[in-house]
Amino acid sequence: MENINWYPGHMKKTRELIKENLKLVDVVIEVIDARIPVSSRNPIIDQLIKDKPRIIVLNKSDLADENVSRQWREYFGSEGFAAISMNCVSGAGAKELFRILEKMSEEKNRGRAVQRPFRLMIAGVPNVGKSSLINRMTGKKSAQTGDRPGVTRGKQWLKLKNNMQLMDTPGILWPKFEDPKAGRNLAFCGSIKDEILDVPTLAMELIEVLSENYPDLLAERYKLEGIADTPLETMENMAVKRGCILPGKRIDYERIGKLTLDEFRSAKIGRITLEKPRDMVGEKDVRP
Ligand SMILES: Nc1nc2c(ncn2[C@@H]2O[C@H](COP(=O)(O)OP(=O)(O)O)[C@@H](O)[C@H]2O)c(=O)[nH]1
Ligand SMILES: [Mg+2]
Repeated sequence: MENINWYPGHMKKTRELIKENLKLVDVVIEVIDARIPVSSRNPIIDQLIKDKPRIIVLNKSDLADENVSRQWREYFGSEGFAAISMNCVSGAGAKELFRILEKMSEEKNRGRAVQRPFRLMIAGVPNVGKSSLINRMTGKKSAQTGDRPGVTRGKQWLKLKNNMQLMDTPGILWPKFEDPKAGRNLAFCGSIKDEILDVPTLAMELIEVLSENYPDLLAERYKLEGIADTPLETMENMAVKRGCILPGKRIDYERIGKLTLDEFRSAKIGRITLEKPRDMVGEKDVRP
């Protein structure tokens, strides 16, 4: 996981670097987490990228709710972006990504005697899968994972097929850490280190969200008779079913908490998306 302590100087530098790098590329591939398409976006991404052509990759779509992912692709499409679902671990979606890129590249070079390279950069907040996508696109195992925000090391271009070139280091953007809801969603998805979080409380909050939006999946996974009146009770019922019990028949909140988060993150509870396109309503108004 990329661990960056963002401070105002970093953010300013990142903004400047992204702007510099944008001049060098034809298209930006914005990577977001398909489970949390609102929370996993940089708060000023639209300001940063402005009118540069952009493709939105809903990554980790293997963990997300397919129906909601479709709604998201439609939503982003209606906003004028090409949006595709990807799984950078299996490679699903890579073909479609290349198909779109090749089409854009052809359009750019149409009528040119000398074909110019079509240049791309990948951008996104930490942990969405930027490095995995670079590896996928180049077919190599280990992309350098930049540990500094928005940094490119001397602009190396990775050669792709059909005269396309990829900036070797992704633009690492800061997350929406000022929005508590986004922070919580990023934590659910494992994009904030658990050491700095209260695991049982976070898990209980997740159980509350799942009880509302995916009650059947939750009940099925933990063999619950139903969803209890409070998330705490549901969590306790889950603990009993899973044997997360301490001496004296006390609930082991730490253990059921960790287990719940682990099983959510690995989609063992099911393919779940925490944000729907309707959550975008008002997003534009809160942009700084
Ligand atoms: N399940 C799943 N995991 C992924 C996918 N893409 C990346 N990951 C995992 O997400 C974590 C972060 O990926 P990484 O490429 O380092 O993200 P970066 O911080 O944006 O460069 C790693 O553990 C990856 O294996 C995906 O499509 N599906
Ligand atoms: Mg990385």
